[in-house]
Amino acid sequence: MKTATSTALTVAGFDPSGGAGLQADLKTFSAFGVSGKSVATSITIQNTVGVEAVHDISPEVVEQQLRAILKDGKPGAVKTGMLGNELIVETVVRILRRYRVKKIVVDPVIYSSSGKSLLSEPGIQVMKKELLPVTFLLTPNLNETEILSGVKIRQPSDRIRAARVLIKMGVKNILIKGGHLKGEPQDFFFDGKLSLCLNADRVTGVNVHGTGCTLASAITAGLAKGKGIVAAVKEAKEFIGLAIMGAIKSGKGAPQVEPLASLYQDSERYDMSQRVFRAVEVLKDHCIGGLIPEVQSNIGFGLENARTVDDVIGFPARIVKCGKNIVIPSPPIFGGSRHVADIVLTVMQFDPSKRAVMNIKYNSDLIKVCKSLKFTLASFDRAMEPKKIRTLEGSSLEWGTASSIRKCSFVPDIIFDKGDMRKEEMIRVIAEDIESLVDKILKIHRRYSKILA
Ligand code: PXL
Repeated sequence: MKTATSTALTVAGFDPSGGAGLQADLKTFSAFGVSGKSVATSITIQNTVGVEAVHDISPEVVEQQLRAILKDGKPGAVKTGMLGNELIVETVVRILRRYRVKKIVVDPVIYSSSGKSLLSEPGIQVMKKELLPVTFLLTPNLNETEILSGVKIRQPSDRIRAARVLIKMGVKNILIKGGHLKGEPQDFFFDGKLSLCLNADRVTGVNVHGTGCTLASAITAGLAKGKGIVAAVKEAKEFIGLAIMGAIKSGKGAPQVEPLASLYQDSERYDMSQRVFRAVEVLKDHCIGGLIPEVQSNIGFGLENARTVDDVIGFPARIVKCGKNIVIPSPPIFGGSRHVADIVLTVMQFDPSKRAVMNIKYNSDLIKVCKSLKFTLASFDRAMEPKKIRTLEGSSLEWGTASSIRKCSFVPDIIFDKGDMRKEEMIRVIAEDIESLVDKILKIHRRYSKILA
């Protein structure tokens, strides 16, 4: 048995599709290692397409749930989401006050992403009058900011005016979310003195369900663990990026944010390193030393959503020729092969299903072997590389890979080049995953050995 080191409570709506509300909040708490409690305010009838109806729970039942949880122990922090109507807002404020809860994160949910009202008009008024004065952090989107502050947000500079109004209404800290702005999303933080603009890359072009709930609960989890407000916000923003990138489409409508994406990714990384280990054992057994070039070989295998070199596993000390054999001086790690990783990342931009690459020696016999195996081939000429790109360390292989793929309009099995001054000629074998890469390498090896024999 373990005793929880930190606990958090979410007071929010129930979303049967699991993408938002209580379920998203609980998953998020778990992802942070925070023990989660939940109080339901409303049963929404919805699927991934949209909200069909809402049935608010009676304020008495909300009160009973809250009291049962709070008399059992005070959570490290509380998050409120969909509250439904003025009676529930009033009840929640009264009980949180009675139990002297201070770390209250309020996600002022007013409309669903599909446009359904999730808080009554009088509920908005009670939220302004009673909930905002006990709010430690308010996390409105632009529309909610306008409704609660009465300030129209036409340009970024309007946000500080709105934030000042909300601070006057009693909110201690505010994070205005900019996700619905065109261009790069920028969130705006204000604590009454300090203001911060927090940038993030737009991760996807599509609308992902549940991001507001997940961001607010991620901040709540950080606060429950004793983090400062700015640290909790920054960490939550990183977290939401991964959760959006790992979004899952499970129905006919919008994809849903996946708060457990970071845990799934950890297990994907572990699984991939096991597979790469096994793969090189196979290559070792087949004595493929004859395929290794002067600069040695490397393998790159990217995560499903690989974006940076650190998302690609490879061998930091390469795969080294030792006569007919190969040796692996050090085990594979993520971020372990910059050059091959550049090729993997470029290939994945054209075809995300092709995630594995190995470079091998170039000679005309090996090209013949690849052709006889009916592999598709494309090549680039280093002499054609624009000067500007050549001076940028690391971008040559991206250019070579991309220009080869553009020439044949699909990702081929083989991309080769005949080298240049101080650049060894090279063949890169491309495959969907590490197992099919090994398959291709062994086919080449067998046929090449026959030619040499
Ligand atoms: O994303 C706002 C939101 C919050 N809580 C619940 C919801 C929604 C949106 O649909 O259903 C329960």
